[in-house]
Amino acid sequence: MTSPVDYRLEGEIGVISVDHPPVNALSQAVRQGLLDAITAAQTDASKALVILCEGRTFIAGADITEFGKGPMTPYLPDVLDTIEASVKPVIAALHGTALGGGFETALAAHYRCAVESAKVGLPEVKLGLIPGAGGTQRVPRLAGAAAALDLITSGAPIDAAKALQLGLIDKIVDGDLHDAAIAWAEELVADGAPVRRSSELTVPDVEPDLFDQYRAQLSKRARGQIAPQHIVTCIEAAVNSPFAEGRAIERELFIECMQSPQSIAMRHLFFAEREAAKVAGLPKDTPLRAIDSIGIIGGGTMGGGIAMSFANAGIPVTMIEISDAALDRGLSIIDKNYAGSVKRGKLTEDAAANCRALIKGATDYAALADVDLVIEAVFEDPDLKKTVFGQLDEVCKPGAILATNTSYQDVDQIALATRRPEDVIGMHFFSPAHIMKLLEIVRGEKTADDVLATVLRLAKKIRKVPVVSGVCYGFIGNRMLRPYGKQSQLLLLEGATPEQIDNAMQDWGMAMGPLRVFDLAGLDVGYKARQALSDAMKGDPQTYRVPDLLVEMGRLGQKSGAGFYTYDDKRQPIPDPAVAEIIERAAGEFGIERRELSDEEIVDRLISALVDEGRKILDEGIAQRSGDIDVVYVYGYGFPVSRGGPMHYADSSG
Ligand code: T1G
Repeated sequence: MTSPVDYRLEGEIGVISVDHPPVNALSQAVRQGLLDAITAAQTDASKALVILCEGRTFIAGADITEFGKGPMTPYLPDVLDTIEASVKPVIAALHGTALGGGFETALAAHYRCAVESAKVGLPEVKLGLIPGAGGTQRVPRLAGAAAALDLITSGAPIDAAKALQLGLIDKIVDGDLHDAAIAWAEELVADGAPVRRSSELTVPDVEPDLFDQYRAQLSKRARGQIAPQHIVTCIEAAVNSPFAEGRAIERELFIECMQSPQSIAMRHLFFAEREAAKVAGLPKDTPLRAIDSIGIIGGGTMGGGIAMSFANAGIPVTMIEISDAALDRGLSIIDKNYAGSVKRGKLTEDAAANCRALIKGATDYAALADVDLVIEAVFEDPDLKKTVFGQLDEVCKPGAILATNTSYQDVDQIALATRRPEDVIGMHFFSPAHIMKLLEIVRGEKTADDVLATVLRLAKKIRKVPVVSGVCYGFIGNRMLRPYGKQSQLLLLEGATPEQIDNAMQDWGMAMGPLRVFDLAGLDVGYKARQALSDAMKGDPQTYRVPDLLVEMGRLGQKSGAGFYTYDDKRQPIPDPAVAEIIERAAGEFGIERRELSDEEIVDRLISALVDEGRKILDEGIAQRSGDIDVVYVYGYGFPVSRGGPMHYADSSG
């Protein structure tokens, strides 16, 4: 089998070229090829060496598919030591995303150049890992400890300009990277440029309490995660110890992380997210419909957030409301959101203005005659939705995709309100829609393959994480939320308090406990939905007695300043004795003997409720695979990434 690494002389420059699609990951063959090339180059006629990659990107990291398959030599740190020990100058030429072991390869070179669009980063922490090939030792030596802490504990990539400013790369080149890198290498040779080994540098002095401050920050920002804390330890070692010692500490902690349940869970999610975008039986080359403009029906919180998601991806939006006043309200929500993004530094003024300019308003459906896709985001009233779809069927051009943002309703029934059910699909966004990454794509019985394929591709374009669901009440996430919510109500009646339940789940890793979630969403939402259900559909009255009493008292949750908790002006939840009394009274109505409950029982019963429903969803074929359910719950419902999702957690903890 030919090596994915080619080595040849171009004049007096040895060119090492990696060609290992899709992202030039450092598989065993790539590592062996790099080692063989750099070894051969030490004794040939080359005066300097260039390492570059074919395809879309410089090496994007270690080959994650090899993880867990046991050690395979040559080990990356040894390959990188050989590169750095080269007696001839080695130049790394970067494009695309030089990440993880890829960037560590570049750091082991003596010089680094990049095209302006290149990004570099060490995202290992997002996989529950730490850089394992010298990254925690070389970055502080080149850019200082503080920059190293930010770069490596965030895992976020930085652009070439920032990397240049930090001293992580030496030059931004124009034009063809291959030619520019060779030309620069020839210049370096002509100037007699020496080999420059970052491992021989020392880290500039740091503030004495820098590391302890950082550890304190991380214990909040990355609650319960071990990799971020280990990164701090490694960078501290880079400051206080010689390279070899620091590297040994890095290696030891890397192996610990690699074997940790947290990293196994986060690597599971990395692949689960990518698998979720693949649909069994849907050919990869399914033709896609062009989506150059969209319409949105409804300018409420959801409609506005959805409009921003598309405008932020450069797609023009026409938002329809029923009156000028409603439209102005909707557009002002969008203006406020953009102003907030600018204030938080997420967007520059210009970028926000350009996105905002792509959103137009109208009160007449005729404005949607030429759009390629319409997303309905009106109230959760099935009849209203059917009326809207009947109108869209009349107005929209043939081939336009008609999507509903419904959280629960039957997409097949909505599709029957049109003469084009094959063009109808569900696109369930999560509030706030311009921030939450999850997009549940609901495939109706008659949804055409090209409609599904088009929306899947569109999800990636608007930077959402898509998961395909079949049609059922609540699809995947909201369907699982129901037994979870019911169980929380039973726990309350049996003796737990709202704060005990929420604190137990938050300590376990959930972003927010169930009762706070229901207060945030609004207790009236569930109350209204229940009014449309038969007693049989409502289920055990014990599971909704307390929220019904709260709503009937006007305690709708955060929106009314009180629900399961009362809320101060900063929307902080405050336990309310009046609620405890309501719970005790309700328990008495059902003759329930209240008792002490442990946090373990609370967590076990709530997580089991999620997992049991997830298993039914799988058995019914509503979700394609258990990883899809994990992606839904991590990206849409605040399930801790370090536990891999409810189904992975259940499987891995037996
Ligand atoms: N290993 C193996 N396969 C990978 C891969 C990797 N590192 N990265 C991506 N792929 C596959 C992916 O599964 C998909 O496959 C295809 O490439 C396109 O990916 C020693 C130990 C590079 C920014 O964490 O962030 O180095 O589904 O759909 O949206 O210290 O992939 O097509 O069959 O994501 O354009 C560190 C992970 C590893 C980078 C491209 N590196 N990758 O995004 O495409 S640990 C990472 C990404 C490490 C060292 C440590 C992204 C991307 P398929 P994609 P994309």
